[in-house]
Amino acid sequence: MSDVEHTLSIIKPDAVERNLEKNIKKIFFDKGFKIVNEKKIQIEKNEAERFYKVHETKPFYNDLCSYLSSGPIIVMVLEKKNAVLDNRKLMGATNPKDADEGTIRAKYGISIDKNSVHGSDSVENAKIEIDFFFKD
Ligand code: IDP
Ligand code: MG
Repeated sequence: MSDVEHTLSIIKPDAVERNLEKNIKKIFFDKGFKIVNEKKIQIEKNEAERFYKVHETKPFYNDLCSYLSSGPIIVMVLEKKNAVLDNRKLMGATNPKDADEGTIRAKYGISIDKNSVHGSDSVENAKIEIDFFFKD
């Protein structure tokens, strides 16, 4: 009971653009996730750079931040028992080519950069990422 967790999910620009919001939310609902907070926003590149700071030394950092700020996104707080890990499983591997059948990225991801969804990778980072978007 105390293992009810919250995690941050983002529907990325490629998926919002293709009107996949409802389909992706249905996948979450069907797996028992509750969306307890959400908003549709477009962020500035400097905000994307702060959000993805952990990747700042990576060769793909600049493109990644340009991409995340390129169009509307839907940021959501998902609630469920073991939400962090279960969301990562449901998302599938970073590269849609490697993602298991039935996962969101296998279904909808276009490429490693346009992979449709973001999900926090640990309970600790989930707290940081939820605060990033929802603390006012
Ligand atoms: P994750 O989204 O599965 O947690 P991370 O390694 O945290 O993957 O990378 C963050 C995002 O950066 C990925 O979702 C993907 O869009 C992008 N990315 C990761 N690795 C590469 C790469 O090798 N080339 C281009 N983009 C990448
Ligand atoms: Mg990550």
